[in-house]
Amino acid sequence: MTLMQKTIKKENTGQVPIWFMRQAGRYLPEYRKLKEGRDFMQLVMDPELASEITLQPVERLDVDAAIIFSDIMVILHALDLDVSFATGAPEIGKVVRTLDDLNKIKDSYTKEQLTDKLDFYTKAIQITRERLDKSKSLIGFAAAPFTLASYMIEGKTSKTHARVRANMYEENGFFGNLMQFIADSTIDYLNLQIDAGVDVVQLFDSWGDSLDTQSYLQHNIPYIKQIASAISKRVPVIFFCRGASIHRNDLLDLYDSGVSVISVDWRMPIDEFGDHAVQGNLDPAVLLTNPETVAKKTKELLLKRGSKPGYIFNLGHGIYPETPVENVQAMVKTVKEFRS
Ligand code: 1CP
Repeated sequence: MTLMQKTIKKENTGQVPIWFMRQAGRYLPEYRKLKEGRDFMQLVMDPELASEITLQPVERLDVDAAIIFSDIMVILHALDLDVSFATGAPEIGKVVRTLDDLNKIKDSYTKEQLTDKLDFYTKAIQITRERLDKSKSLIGFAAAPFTLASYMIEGKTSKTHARVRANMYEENGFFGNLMQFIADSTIDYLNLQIDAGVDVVQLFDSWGDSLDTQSYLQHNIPYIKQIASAISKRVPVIFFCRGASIHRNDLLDLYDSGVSVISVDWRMPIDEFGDHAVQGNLDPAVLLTNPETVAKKTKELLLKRGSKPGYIFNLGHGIYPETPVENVQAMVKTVKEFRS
């Protein structure tokens, strides 16, 4: 078992594992060098390059897990929805706004075709698993249903998520059908990642904070539970919610439905999840300061939660691209020196 897997099972290892969201990316000079002159999807679709980028933070920082270099949008690419990153941010050419739009996708969907289209992903995972130390986890991932629905309906990263919420309120059969299709295809998408070699899975509900608690419970939680129950039969599931503070009660309920770890954003105290396994939640802005401040804030968080079993150190959201590497090194060093 890896250190992450032992920690998720709340075994007493004496160590706090660390990895962090967006650990492969633009803050690393070796990533910027590989990215130069290349489109994001070009990197993702080249198994050798994707694997090399996945391993960059492990090699430089000795973090305890690698997260496969890909994107939550890759499933939409496999569904032929014309995903591009021409401006850096995702754009979906074929938006899905009616039952008709959805039925076209559903009619041509098969698990076999998804698997075929994602051959590059499977290969990247297989190569990476071979190269990664056995003590380290390889994390696969997908978007949580509401977050993916937002991209499918809005067509880009929306500031308000107004159109997806409007669709949800209409209750004309479209939104529920879309969420069910997302849950079913996400289970296939995660299973093929597990078949290829990931040993932990994380779901990202990056836009969960745009929903009120009642809508979250009614329109998102049931589909999250379907995914978590199916996937947790094979590997542990971590659930990240930007908006953990708003949805805390519903998230607590997920622990009984296949979620092993809640990844908490930086806006609420991490110890408010009792004895449950948790991940997080250093504010990524702390990493824009200096090594001394980073060490101090990291230590504070470790003292708050690090001595109890079931704690994975992480940021409260993805690292900012302008983060100095020496600050990241100070964070990792502080965590590695801590004995729980
Ligand atoms: O090189 C570049 O400039 C492209 C930037 C980039 C990167 C490095 C994008 C475009 N995606 C990624 C990789 C990525 N995305 C990973 C793997 C790398 C790692 O974590 O080390 C993961 C796990 C994601 C997940 C992801 N993509 C999320 C969920 C996490 C989160 O940040 O909330 C979301 C919302 C996306 C969409 C996305 N992809 C890329 C951008 C710029 C965005 C929009 C995000 C935003 O606007 O905040």
